[in-house]
Amino acid sequence: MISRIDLRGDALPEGPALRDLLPRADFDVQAALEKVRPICEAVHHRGDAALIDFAERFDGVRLESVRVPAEALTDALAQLDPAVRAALEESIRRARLVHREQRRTTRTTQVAPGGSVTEKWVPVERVGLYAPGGRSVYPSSVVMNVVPAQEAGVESVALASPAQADFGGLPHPTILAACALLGVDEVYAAGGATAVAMFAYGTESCAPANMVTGPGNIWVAAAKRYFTGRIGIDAEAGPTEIAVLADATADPVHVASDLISQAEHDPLAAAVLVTDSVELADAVEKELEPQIAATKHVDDRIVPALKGRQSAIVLVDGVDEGLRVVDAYGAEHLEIQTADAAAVADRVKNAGAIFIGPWAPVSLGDYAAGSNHVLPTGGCACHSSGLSVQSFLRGIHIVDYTKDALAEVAHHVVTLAEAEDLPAHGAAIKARFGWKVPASK
Ligand code: HSO
Ligand code: ZN
Repeated sequence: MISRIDLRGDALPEGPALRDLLPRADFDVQAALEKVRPICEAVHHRGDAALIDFAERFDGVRLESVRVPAEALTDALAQLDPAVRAALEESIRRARLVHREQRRTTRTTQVAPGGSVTEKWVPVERVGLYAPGGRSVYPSSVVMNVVPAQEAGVESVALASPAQADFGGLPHPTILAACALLGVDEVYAAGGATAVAMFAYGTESCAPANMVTGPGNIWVAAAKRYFTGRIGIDAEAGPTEIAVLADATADPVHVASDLISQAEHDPLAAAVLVTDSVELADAVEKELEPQIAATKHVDDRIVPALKGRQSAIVLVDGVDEGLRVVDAYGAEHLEIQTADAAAVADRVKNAGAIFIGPWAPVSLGDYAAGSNHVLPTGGCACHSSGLSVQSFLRGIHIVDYTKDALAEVAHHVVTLAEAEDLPAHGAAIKARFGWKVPASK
């Protein structure tokens, strides 16, 4: 069911060489780029008409308009299962608690007498959020995108999700209900690359956005890459990943269920167990079979995900070596199921989010821990973090110097300008002091 990679015995290679030994899915965004280009350009040139044609082609429904009417949102909320509503409300409440704390305060640094630099944090003005349809209708992802944007103070938040033929061309009702709960009233029925293009260029019915965030398939990732530079993006999210670092103290039932939980997302999802215990590895493998037999999405997602080259049980000599492996891998989600799990977690350098011990499974983080579930995939955890309030803010430096403060540093500026062969830079200083650079005090 799941392959093994035995890294015991020999010393582990360093950095990238170690990473090359670890499993990972092919997710070739570059190859998809050529396919999304004509779609993006059609939206550019034909606006709403192109969106309507693409919805007919990809989603099998002819729309009258891409903008979702306000009543559709209130109706969806009224019809939402009360238990789902209560769960979403708790998820939102916890996410708000965590994300509110991420707000940044304006800070002024007195660099010299009379010279200061203030950093002020300004939210992005307009954000377009994408929520997938089809296989992954995740109202939880609406929460995880909207809450940090709102807590950052983004004034204009719009959401797009594919038209669903079964729901008269509207996005899925739980997505609409989640929008209503969060106070997002600008919603569009647009899917995949077409939605990203709609936000990037704007159309007759949708104003352009400064930034697009949200999960999606390879076409969404490719469209985000296509527009990089024109708009801000969160990340080119790839298939989900779970890595579990476990020793002999871990419960194989928990480990197996957590690996399956993320394999459930996608046939390309990755489940990686890193352990120094062959007994645990054997027990987890044994445990996979009955648990898979008892669940859904088996043949289309879980089995291909676990059998795929992206998933494996990696055997290591000890927890120290295990830490080197998980750091080289840089998992989207990393569970630590070892003795003294908190201390081990403290030593991890690369992960999107870390889940400590037996009572903090990834599923908790997916829905209701308060943490964000939009996290870096594909090893991007080695340089990037998950979605947060910070993702929607820009820090602007405000430079305020008096004449005396400028005079004091003027000769250094002129010296550096001359060293870089940029005399006009120096002249901009000299002109202020009658062309004679003041001597510093
Ligand atoms: N595990 C996914 C998020 C998700 N799980 C949504 C359930 N619904 C990526 O972090
Ligand atoms: Zn999940």
